[in-house]
Amino acid sequence: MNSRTRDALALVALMASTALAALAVPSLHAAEPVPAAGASAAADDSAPSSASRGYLARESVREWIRETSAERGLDRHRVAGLFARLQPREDILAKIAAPAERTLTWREYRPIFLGDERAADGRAFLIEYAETFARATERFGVPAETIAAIIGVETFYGRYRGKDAVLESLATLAFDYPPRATFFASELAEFLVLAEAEGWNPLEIRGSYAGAMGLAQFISSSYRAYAIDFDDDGKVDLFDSPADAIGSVANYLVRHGWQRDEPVARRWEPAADARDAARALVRKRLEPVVAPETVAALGFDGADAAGDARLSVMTFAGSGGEEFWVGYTNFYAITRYNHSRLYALAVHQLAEALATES
Ligand SMILES: [Ca+2]
Repeated sequence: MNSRTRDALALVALMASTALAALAVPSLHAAEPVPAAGASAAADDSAPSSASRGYLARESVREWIRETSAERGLDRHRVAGLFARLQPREDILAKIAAPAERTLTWREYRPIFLGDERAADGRAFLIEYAETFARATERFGVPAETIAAIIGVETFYGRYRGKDAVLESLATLAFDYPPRATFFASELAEFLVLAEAEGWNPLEIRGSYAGAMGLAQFISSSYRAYAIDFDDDGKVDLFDSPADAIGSVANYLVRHGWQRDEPVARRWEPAADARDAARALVRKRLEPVVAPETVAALGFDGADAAGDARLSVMTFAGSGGEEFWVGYTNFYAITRYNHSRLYALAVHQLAEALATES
């Protein structure tokens, strides 16, 4: 679709909702004025069927707006006015279909996040915000390097925060991606509530294709539940306050089970005659379910560090062949941030690299 066609469709979609749009103020700040109803109508007389592409032409979307606005205390006319200005995004649907975590092996995934530049920038990030990291570690018990590694993997310490319009991405995924429609519809509602509470113009907020925002890439429900004001300026700002991002990452991990001074994961090299038995302990689910005694009996010497907690036995296709790893409770806590073992292992190894002199 060329941009002219897209613009025409957008306007037709807007006009299809004239009754709602004319009533609506698009956002709290109204940074962009709503075009007057009927503007440029002549240009669109030729393409009335395209109106079906607009969200407000769909009864299911209108019903969602009515119900969600009522449940969440939002002004439904204002919400409808926002939707009149959105378009389903084919590129977002293409991205969600093939996330790196599901298509790459460890051998392919690891170099993306463990290059020299990301480690060097991470050490500089730790130095620049040393006082903040020290406070976060003291209060939450999460090592500075782990917090920095998450921000490093998520956004290269804030360099890449995502350029997709969050509202449009979430609407696309909520209404045009059936496999996770329930989840994204929930995040869409959370985003509208968050934007209202924070005084954002929902149309201006940018993030990842899945609606993750700021240095720490919090989705809307996490932003509302776990983001904190850690520079004490009275605002929670994960977009422009590295201190708030650092404190929020630590808070998130603790709220998801992080244990102070406990290990994250250890490489394991089972003896040749124990490898099949070790492999048989690998589970698809991320939650640790293996008793420490079980891996101790197979020769793993880090089982004592688990205490009463369960462990995960994991295998990865590394550059040197199959790698065995044992994950502890803290490894699982990292997977609460992003539900992927590749992700958690990258965070763990980047954190170790940051803890080592270059
Ligand atoms: Ca703040």
